[in-house]
This record gives sequence, structure tokens and C-alpha cells, in this order.
Amino acid sequence: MKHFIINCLVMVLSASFVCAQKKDDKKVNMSEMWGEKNVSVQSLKNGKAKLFDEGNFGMFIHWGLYSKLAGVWNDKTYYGIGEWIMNPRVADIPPVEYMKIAEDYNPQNFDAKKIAQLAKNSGMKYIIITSKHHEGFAMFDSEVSNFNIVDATPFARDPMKELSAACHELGLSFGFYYSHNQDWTTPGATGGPELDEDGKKAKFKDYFYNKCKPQVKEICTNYGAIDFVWFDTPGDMKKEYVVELATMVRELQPNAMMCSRVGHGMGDYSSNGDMEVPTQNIEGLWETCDTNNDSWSYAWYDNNFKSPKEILNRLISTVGRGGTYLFNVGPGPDGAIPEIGVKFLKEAGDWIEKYPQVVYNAGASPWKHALPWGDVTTQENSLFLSVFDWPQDGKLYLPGIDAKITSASLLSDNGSKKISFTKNKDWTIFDLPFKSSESLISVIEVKLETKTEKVKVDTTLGVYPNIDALLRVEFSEVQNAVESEIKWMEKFGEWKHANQVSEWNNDSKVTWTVNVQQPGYYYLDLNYKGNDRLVWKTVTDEGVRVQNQQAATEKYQFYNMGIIEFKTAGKHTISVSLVEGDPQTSSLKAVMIKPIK
Ligand code: FHN
Repeated sequence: MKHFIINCLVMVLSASFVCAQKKDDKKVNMSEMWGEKNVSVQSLKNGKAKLFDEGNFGMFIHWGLYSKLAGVWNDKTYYGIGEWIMNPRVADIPPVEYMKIAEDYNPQNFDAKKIAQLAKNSGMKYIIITSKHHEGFAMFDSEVSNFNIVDATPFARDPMKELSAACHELGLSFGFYYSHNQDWTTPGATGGPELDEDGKKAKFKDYFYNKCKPQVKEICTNYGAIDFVWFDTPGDMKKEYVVELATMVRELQPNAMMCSRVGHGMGDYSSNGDMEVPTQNIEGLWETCDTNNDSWSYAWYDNNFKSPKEILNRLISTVGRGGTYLFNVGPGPDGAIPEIGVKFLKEAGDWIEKYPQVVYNAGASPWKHALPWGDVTTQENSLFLSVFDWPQDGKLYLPGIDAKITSASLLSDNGSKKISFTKNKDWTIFDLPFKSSESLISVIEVKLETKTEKVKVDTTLGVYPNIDALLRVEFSEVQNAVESEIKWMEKFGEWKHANQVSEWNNDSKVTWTVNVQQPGYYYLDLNYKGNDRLVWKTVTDEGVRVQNQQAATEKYQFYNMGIIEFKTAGKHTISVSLVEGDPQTSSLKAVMIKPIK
């Protein structure tokens, strides 16, 4: 496995978060936001992690006072993740003013049973909800601080009691998010006021012992058995506090799982970066948390909801990489989940109900990465091919498997239909109907003679005769240039993730080995960024050269380079190098090889 350098150009926002203004770009330690990734918990898989490991799909809910603001303060809309609105980097709302929002917060349409039922109908196995986010407002009845939904609002109900009961009634598991380090309205906490009520300098210790620890004790005591305590943004919180908190959680709720964001390697499983579906398989127990639109909490303008197909695509891809998918919804100011989000989730849930074997207790793909037409998950002797892009020519190409296939069937709710297939060297070619029977994602079950975990697959990226093949740099060998993992925000808090190769010199090159199904001509596109105009050269092991100049911008884009030829089928290398242009500002993200129609 390659060693990636985390190169993150972001701006530090309090001790543990970041903002997208370039002038303050600065390197930050991502483990301060999302925790260390060195959690090794194989032994938990049969114990308390069973639900997490096998369920593979859960609901995340971001709900707090910020949901009432919906992205607006003093008649101005602030774009980006809504739950950050009070932060100085967003609307900079003074804590005293922010706390007043509670006075008329009355989310009358909150209906715990409806939300739990939605999670269940959507195929999710558990719910994790914000009991207290960075704003410091407890969405539960707290003896520790009056700044809570029961004491400080006319709503005066404990929605966490209602939701935990509703989940348990429906057989769903339940857990709490708790922001343990950041609390922007409590003196001494990270991001909180520096002075206490008496004008004295407040310490983290005061916040920790007077609010954080006792509140975590409350959520671990007053809601029956809970299955998760999801701490977030540990920042530079001292190890002694993290250990004390995690130890208390383990004593009070021995079955509750903590993610790596508790900090200092104390978690039971790794939490990926926000909104990050990884491109390569990851071992161990891990999760990707993602949101149904661009923000975690409700924002009035944010109706960029992921379609049912995209939800399923991201879920299946996460499971295919070996992980679990935690999918967020944000109730609106009235406490209800926006209608479009509900509709799309239910449609995704209907699909999962038809094809549960693709998701639940499913194993990772032996290819270790997505395939151009979809992705693969596994159970026992079966490979489940989830086809996101149905081939127009009736052929589905699967590279690199030499295990004996005993049958292949196209699944549907009317039963399965056997399909024929042929072998061509190390490719298997399935004959499919021209029209898919399924409007979202069709599933082909390929039964093998052996168990899928024993099957050897050649994971070399394929070049396909009927679909574009994307070759990302993380699947290449890089010589004399720097490969790094990059993360950036589009809107504030809306994270994107990729790998790039930069710092080019005269000897630099990026080389992919590919498995070409059919010889012939293909279009070659490069995905890069840089300044002005760049000249790139692509050379194959057969001596075919494509060299061309195209424009460059500071954002990654695909550019056509011309036509590349593979003279023979089988394994080949293609190498890309920068010939002209500024080597310092030029970066390459991927190559696309497209059949010519
Ligand atoms: O700062 C939070 C953010 O508001 C949100 O809660 C996400 C969810 O994973 N966690 C933090 C940033 O990573």
C-alpha cells in the first residue's frame, strides 16, 4: 500500500476546524478533526461491533438551534454547513445573542416515530443524533446546564427520549453525537468565551468537569442502552481528558461504539474524512459519514439532495471498499426532515429491500476499487455486481478473475434470470438484455465454485471496449514527483477528496499498468490543473505517443489530449509526463481512456 502524504491546504478555524479563505491557508493535522486512523479492532467484529460491521448503513442527524436559523442571520444567508453559523468565520454571532434563539425555538413537527420509521424504511440499522453540537446547546434534558431544549425553549420536551424510545420500539440501534472539545457558548471550552461569568479566565478543565463529562454521563445514563457515542473534532484536547471520558463511556455503556474522532486512538473504529467515499479498499472497521445534500444541518437554500441512485451508489461503494455508510439528514426549523430528502431516502430503501444481500453483512470487493460500470460486494460464494451504468451494447466486462463461475443471474423482484457469459483470456463477458429491468441499479449475482474471500483477482485497472475507464493517480507508480492526498472545501465545510501528483521535474512520470480488453484506438483525456497552457506527453509500452498542449486553470478539469492506440490486447503500461509548463503549479489527478463510438 502506498504511503500518502496528507497535504491539506485549509485554514485553521478554532483549534480544530477549517475555512476556505485562501489568504489564511495553512497546513493542519487532519487527525485533530477526524481522529487517528490506526484503530485495529478486528476482535470487536464478533462482539459489540457486530451491528456496525454487518449493518453497513446508519442514519446521522444534525439537529440543533442552528436548524432554526436555517443558514440565515440578520436577514443574510451564509452558505456552507449550517451548524457552523454562529462561528466567527461564518456569521460571528456573539454567544449571548445566539443563546437567545432558544427562547422561541419550538420545533412542533418533530416526530420521533416518523423519523425512526424513515430510517427503518430506508434500510438503515441505527440512528446517531447530535445531542450537543459545537454550539453547546443540549438537545436533551440536562441537569448540568439550562441551555437545553427542555429548560430553555417553549418546546420543553426531551426529543432524545422520544427518539431513543422510537428506535428501540422498531428494533433500530441508537446513539449520540457529542461535541466534546468544541463548545462555543461555554467558557473554557475550545472555541468558547475566554472569560467566565465572573470575568475570570476560564480553563478547559472547568468546561470539562462542569459540563462535558457530566453531560456525557447524562447521555450514557438516561436513555437506556445506547450503541454509539460519536465524539467529534478532538482538536488538541489533552490525552488525559479523552482517556477519562472514553473510560467513563466504556464503564457506563460497555456496548457503545466510539469512533476515532474521540481522539488519541481511543476509538473502536476509524471515521473517514467527512463526505469521503474512499477509492481503494481499507482494512478494519471504519465508516464514512456523508450528508444528503451539502450541509449537515438544515439550510433553507440547500436542496442539492443526492438522488436515490447516488445514495445507493455511495452506499454500495463504501461497502465495496470494506466500510459502513452513515448518511445524514437535517431536520428543518419545525423539526421535520425535508420532503425531498425523505422521498429519495425511501426510494433508496425500497431498492435495498429488494437486494438486501448486496448491503447487509456484505464483504468488500476483491477488485479493491470500483469498476467503470459499478461496484462489487460479496457474500459466501457470490459476487454481487451492482451495475450503475447499464451497457448499451448488451455486454458487461469483468476483468481479472479466473475462479470457476457456476452461474450468473440478473436479479429482480420477480425472481432471478440466468444470463450467459463467455471467457476471453482473463476477462469474463456477460450477455445482458439491452434494456435494464431495474430503473435504479441492476444486480447480477455471479456464483463461484469457491468462497469469494479465497478468490484471487487481478486488480489491474481495465481498459474497456464499451465504457470510459478512469485511471486515478493513486493507482499509479509515481517517479520523481510527489503524490499526495488532498482535501478541500467547495462551500464552507463541504469537503472534497482526491489524490494528485505535483512537483514535476524533467524525469518525472506517472505510470499505470492497464489490462486492455480490445486493441484499437481510444480517446485520451487528462484531468489536471495548472497555469496558462501545459504540454503533456503520454507514452505506452508499445511506443505509441500522444503529446499535446491544452489550457490549464486552477481547478481540476478534463482536457482532450488526442487518440491513443493499443496495438494488442492484454497488459500494457501508459506513462504521463509534463513536457512544458510550470512544474510547480501543475498537478495531475487522473487519466481517462474512452472507447471511440
Ligand atoms: O465540525 C463538524 C461538522 O459540523 C459536522 O458535525 C461534521 C460531521 O462529521 N463533523 C465536524 C467536522 O468534521
